[in-house]
Amino acid sequence: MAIDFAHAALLIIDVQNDFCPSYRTKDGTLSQPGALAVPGGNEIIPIINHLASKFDKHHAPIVATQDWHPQGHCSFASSPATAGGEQGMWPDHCVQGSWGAELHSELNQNPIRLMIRKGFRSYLDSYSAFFENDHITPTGLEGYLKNLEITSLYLTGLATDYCVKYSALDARRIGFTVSVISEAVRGVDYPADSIQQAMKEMKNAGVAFITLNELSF
Ligand code: VGL
Ligand code: ZN
Repeated sequence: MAIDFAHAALLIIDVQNDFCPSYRTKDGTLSQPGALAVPGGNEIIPIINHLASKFDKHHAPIVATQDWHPQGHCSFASSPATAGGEQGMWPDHCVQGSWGAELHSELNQNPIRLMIRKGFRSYLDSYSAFFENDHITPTGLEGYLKNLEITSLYLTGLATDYCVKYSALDARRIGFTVSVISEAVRGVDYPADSIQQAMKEMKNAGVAFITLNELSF
């Protein structure tokens, strides 16, 4: 399958230290694991770097997202329940300004053209690159991509069953063709079976799953 680079963009979802089983701190020390480590999260990084070099060569936009929570964010289990009665289910992660919130040091950031930060409102979580979890508040990414006449999105990153899934479903809803690159995503798989469930939901919504060897550059 050939990519139509004139109308394609690569999305790199949340490849941040806190979502990886190991990462290097500023002074080069190896730390493990991140606060919300996704099994195999590190393994996708060389694949994403490879894909990004191809998109970059063709001047196709590369967008990365960054989960970016204030301390005490509503998605943290450590925070009191919100007014709506919802209790966060995640360990504290990707706190604004923390090392855990930085993109992983092995991810080549040079080809990234746009960074979208999300989840910065204390009372509202945001899994998707396009809308916060109220499904109404936009991040602005839709306008950016449509302004560049992008119609096809190639998704990579973490986590398959949360931020990748919500991004893929929103992207379909607003009219993009969406392909998830199978080797370039990993999931939390919590609760049990949530990766399988997420893949089913995405496929039902018209999201394609493609492997690297199906792509020709
Ligand atoms: C994510 C859980 C909480 C993700 C972000 O990037 O998939 N998951 N925040
Ligand atoms: Zn989060």
